[in-house]
Amino acid sequence: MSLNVEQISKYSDKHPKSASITFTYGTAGFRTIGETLESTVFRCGLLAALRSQSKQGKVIGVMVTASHNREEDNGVKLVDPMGEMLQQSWEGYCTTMANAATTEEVVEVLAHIVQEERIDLTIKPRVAYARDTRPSGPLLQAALEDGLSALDVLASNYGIVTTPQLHYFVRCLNTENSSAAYGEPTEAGYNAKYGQAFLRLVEGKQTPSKLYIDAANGVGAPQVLKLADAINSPYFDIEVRNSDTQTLGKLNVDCGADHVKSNQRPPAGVTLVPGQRYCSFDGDADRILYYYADEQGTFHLLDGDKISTLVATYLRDLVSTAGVEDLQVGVVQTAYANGNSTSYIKDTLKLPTVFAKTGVKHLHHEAEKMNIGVYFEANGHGTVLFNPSAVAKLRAVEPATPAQVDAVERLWALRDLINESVGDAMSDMLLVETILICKGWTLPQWDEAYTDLPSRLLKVVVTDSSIFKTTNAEQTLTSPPHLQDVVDSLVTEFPRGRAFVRPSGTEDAVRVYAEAATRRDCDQLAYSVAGAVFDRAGGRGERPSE
Ligand code: G16
Repeated sequence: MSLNVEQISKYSDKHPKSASITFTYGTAGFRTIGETLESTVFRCGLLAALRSQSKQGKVIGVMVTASHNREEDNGVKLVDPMGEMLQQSWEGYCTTMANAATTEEVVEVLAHIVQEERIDLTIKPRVAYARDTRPSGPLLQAALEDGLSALDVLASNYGIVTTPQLHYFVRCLNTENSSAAYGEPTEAGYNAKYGQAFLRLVEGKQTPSKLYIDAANGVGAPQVLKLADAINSPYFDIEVRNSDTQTLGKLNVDCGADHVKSNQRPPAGVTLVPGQRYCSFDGDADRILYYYADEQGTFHLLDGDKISTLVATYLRDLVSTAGVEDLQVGVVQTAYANGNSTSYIKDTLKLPTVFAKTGVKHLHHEAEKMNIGVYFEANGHGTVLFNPSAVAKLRAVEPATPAQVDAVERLWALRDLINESVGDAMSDMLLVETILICKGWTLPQWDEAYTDLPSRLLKVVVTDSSIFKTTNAEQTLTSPPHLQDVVDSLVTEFPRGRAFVRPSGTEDAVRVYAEAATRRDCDQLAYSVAGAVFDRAGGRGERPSE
């Protein structure tokens, strides 16, 4: 069987590529101004089909979202059969395909992939897709559907759901009726699985106070309300703020996890009251952060590092109580991890920690190498993985005391509570809630474990961010020449100073991260580095200043 060139061409001609844009598969797929992505999303449909055939007809996911980006942006990413991010060796195909100039070239790229991957075209391809609430979503969904039709894909439309829900559906579809069955591939199945695991874990404990959720005016708002309906228990008493998915221009504006983390202040629409509990999702609900105000009204952020240390501590203690031998809990972080969180993990928790490049796809693979791998980016994106050896060790354990029985049961229930396919704000929220309820902790008590070093994350817009190249888990610049020397010399001026510069893989900008012993030093360092980037590497617009 060969490619149906006539059919592919008919559809491809409807979605020509603009000659002036070069697309790149970045940190989380393609992301740019939504309306320019039609050809790319169409072609992702074609690629998803081939990817499915290369996996003997397993379901591949396609998510149309730009997550934390501004509303005008959109994006698309492919999801592999176990719900994980697309295998990195295929990202090159995606980029080549997205940049094919003509329909003839599109067909050539397809033929090349078929040959390279020895794809059996007689296999029926299957794809599950969904989108978030962005206004360009319907246009891009239609382009995707054309791509799927061009290759006669058996396609399932999951509508408007969170990104992690789509990852979950893909995993469920590919494990149905197997010993690794993950759950029912529906919204109701998702809510039942995570909701029931949560209730199993908290039953009999004291109920917590209300949790105020900033949903970034994104898809997390309707979805978390459905989750709350399914749980229907005082253990999950929530109030959702920033839940307007209908009014144009509100998504992620002055709210959401990215805004809260970058600005280190509460979102619009939320007035912090000391003693109350708050969290923020991002636009497609794959990140979560918690925060509170102390008695003086000062804002305190419990970011991805705090979540990761809370979860790792809880798992470490359960593993120890359960008496499972050689079951190691480890933590994966990125360069954005607060220096004090890393010291706490190493020196106080005595757990192994490794660094990965930014992007959950990189952290996920490092976590897979650990028995129980806890991975979180400081921005609140992460999850926990139990590798096959951890599962085997848990199965083999023969608990002798009631405490051991309880700990083993809890570990299994936690595994059911965690969306292992990808970082998931709703599943992570239930995980945090579980731990806090079980420990009877308030947010300030959770926060006591260690004190963050003051940190600052800035964005610099430059003429060409592709000139920025890094090494050393993205902590050292190799290009533009000599810029790293400037950063190094600035860092030496500040006690406990650390700073790095890397190009964003989701936005057209360069990110600058800095931390130092005091807030003043940290801000001076961050703005000096950002200023150097702006002056020496083609800054555009306003020069960053305090
Ligand atoms: C995506 C990725 C995250 C990454 C973030 C920022 O998040 O999934 O792993 O940390 O982009 O990446 P960058 O610094 O390269 O722009 P999201 O929530 O936007 O999908």
